[in-house]
Amino acid sequence: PPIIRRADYVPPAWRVPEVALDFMLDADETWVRATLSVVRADSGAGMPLALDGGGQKLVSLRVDGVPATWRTDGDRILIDLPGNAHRIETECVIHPATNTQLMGLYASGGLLCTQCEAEGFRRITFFPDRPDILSRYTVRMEADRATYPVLLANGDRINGGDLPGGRHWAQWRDPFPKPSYLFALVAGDLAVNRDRFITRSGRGVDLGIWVREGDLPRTGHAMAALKASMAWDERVYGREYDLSVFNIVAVADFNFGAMENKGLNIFNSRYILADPETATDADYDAVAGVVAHEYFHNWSGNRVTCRDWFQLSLKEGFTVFRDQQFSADQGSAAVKRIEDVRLLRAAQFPEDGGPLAHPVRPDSYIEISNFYTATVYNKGAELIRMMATMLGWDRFRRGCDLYFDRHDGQAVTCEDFVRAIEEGGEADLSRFRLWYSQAGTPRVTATLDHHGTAATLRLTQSLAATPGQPVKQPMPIPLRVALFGAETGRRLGEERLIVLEDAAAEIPFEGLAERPVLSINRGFSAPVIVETTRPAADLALLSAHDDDPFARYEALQQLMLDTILADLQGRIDHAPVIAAMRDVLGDAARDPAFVAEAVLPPSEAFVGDHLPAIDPEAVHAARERLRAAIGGALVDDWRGLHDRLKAGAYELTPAAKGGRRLRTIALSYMFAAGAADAAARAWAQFEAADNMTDRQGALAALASSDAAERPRALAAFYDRYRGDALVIDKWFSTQALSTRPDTLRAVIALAAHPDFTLANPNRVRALIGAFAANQRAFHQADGQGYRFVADMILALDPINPQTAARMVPPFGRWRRFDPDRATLMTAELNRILAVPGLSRDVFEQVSKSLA
Ligand code: HT7
Ligand code: ZN
Repeated sequence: PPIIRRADYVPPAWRVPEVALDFMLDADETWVRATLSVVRADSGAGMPLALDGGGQKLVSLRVDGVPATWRTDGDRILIDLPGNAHRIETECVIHPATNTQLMGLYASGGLLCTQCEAEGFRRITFFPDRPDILSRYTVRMEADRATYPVLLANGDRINGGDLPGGRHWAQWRDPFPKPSYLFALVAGDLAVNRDRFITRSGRGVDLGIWVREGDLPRTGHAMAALKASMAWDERVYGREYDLSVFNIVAVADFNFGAMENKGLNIFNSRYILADPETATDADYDAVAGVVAHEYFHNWSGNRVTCRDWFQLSLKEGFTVFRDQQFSADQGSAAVKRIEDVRLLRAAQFPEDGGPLAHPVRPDSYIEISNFYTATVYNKGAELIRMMATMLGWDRFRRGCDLYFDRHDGQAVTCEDFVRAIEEGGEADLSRFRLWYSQAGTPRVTATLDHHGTAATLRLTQSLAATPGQPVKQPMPIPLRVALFGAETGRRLGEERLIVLEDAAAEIPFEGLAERPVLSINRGFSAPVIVETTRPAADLALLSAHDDDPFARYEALQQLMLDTILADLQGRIDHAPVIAAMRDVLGDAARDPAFVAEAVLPPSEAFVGDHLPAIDPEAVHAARERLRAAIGGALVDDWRGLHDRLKAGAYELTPAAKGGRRLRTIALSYMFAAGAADAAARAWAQFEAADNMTDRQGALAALASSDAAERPRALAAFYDRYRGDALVIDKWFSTQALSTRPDTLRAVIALAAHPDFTLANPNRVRALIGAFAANQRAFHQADGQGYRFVADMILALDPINPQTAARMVPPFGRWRRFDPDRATLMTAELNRILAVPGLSRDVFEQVSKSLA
């Protein structure tokens, strides 16, 4: 398949200022009539009009009302046009019911809905389907009234009515020019939660969250989050909503989390529906975070959009940063930062260190859907955060204002963004641009030499080669640094922001009254790996005394990591961790959410990332030994916490959420300690729970155990929630994440369960995605875990290639494992690659993983 390169970008030859679409909707066969007014661009002299297609049937084509001829070029059609402005009319037929890829117009449950980003619009009608073509859309839909009583599209409803034969129609108009990837329509039998928001300039906006009738009671949290997001964007970024309607629709079958279509966001129902009985606290946070993210796109993505898909992080990195700031403002900023960094390390660092590494602004792709990655999203957000840290909020905000004002209504590049921040924020970001072009996670070494009342901090930076980038240059790395007294634990002087510009630097400190202990990359000010050799006592001191909560968390994580790595080399000493943990638990009553984060040991995957060759069984065993030691030494504390944190009536306050999380962690430490009462406590928690957080927490603890209560709890959970897809997803994923040695066998059986289907991406992610993230089970030494996931990828590829391709990256880490596992993993990749007719999506991920 062809490789698309950023360097090959050429501006469009034709513009399409106006589009009129007319849909005769039906699940089996939908007719689409499109009228495009096209205007030749400056660069379009002698060029044909090129319209992308997606395999649909073209029934007729007229130019200025006259039947016309066209040429084909793969899936595109080319039309030679004599003048500079023409009216193009096409008529196509598409089949939503058999659209299992869930791109373009497809059926989900009884609904018809669209997903156009990145290149789905071309599967609906022939169009120059690229984000730098901005058009005003008018959309008419006609459908059977009983089956599709609700007809929604972007913008405002301007007309509609009944028709003979039980049919009806509606017409919508979006006044804002937009790229085709933001087009949307929904038709179906939906109920609505309506509300209203008054913008700061006094305009009223009608809000609607559309769901299946029975789901209406579960939409309150999403609505509250939407209104909070609208107010937040006005207050923090000065951005106001621009239409008089904002609709959200929840659908059960969706490839991603949600989609920011102008004025008509479409959501995976798991990011809309929440009530205490069926959604965990983490689900509640995810709903608010995704609602905010999609809403914020209205400015960072819709009003100012991307010139081409290489610029994806322009909208995604910035919008993730904005949703992270929003969520931090809603609850504990420290806990939010810890969660964000945990995700970055779990999903993005491995990407940066493997064969699929790519820059935040990629240089080439085969299939753009493969580039909706943690690098583009989460590392992209870290780049924005670093700019904000270096400039300070006020200057950064002036840069954002300039960006929005200068580029409103345009399709632009990451370079345009950086230039606006530079000019508006009065900064020089020349070398910072390297962060957009260089892949890989920088390593920073830091050593602090103490001499008398002075000290010298020596820093170096390096960046390993990544595919296509053998040699790298140093980049500006903003490091928040502070020193603490080794005896008193007091901060010595002010925190400093050190920007490491070169390969190495020496930074002097003076006036130190006692031996200093280094606290570096506080708040995770840069997305780098910091290598220091701080003794356990210094880490314990920071864990107890650092005044930056992230650094406190990080110190204990480092101590636990060092302890596990030493164990893997035959040196077992759990005592310093246990002592530090005892200190941290002293804060449990004051800040249970922070303590819950702090006491969790680093994941098996994260430990593996610090080894030259990973043996997942050994990592699992060493981590379990640490958990058992912490569990056993502090068993009375865990038991006490499990008793004390038993909540009264359910509340969704930060304190109640933190308490629930810490309570279930206490339970899991009791299991790790082999406490005789752990299983009975878990069963009691499971049975008495008045919310999903407590119930699933207990279920997860039991699922990894041999307790007699385990099968009872799994059966009771299934019976209670049978028919509720989002909760049954949890039932699948909880079992797929079990650390029991028989997990693979259980997962193979679950894949044959009547409730398992490859047609629903949430279900696939719940079982197969969760299993592939289970280090011990997926990497089972006989290779059967690899075989199972590879079989699933092959079965899914013809149905939904995007979702299939998302299951390939765990195989790409084969170089990190022992030679036997590496051979087994590459054998599966080769087996997949040998299958004829592979999608571009899977082909790209598999072939790059082998390279
Ligand atoms: N901008 C949205 C991306 C998206 C997507 C991409 C590929 C395939 C299907 C998709 N659905 C949504 C989501 C977002 O970042 O807000
Ligand atoms: Zn987004």
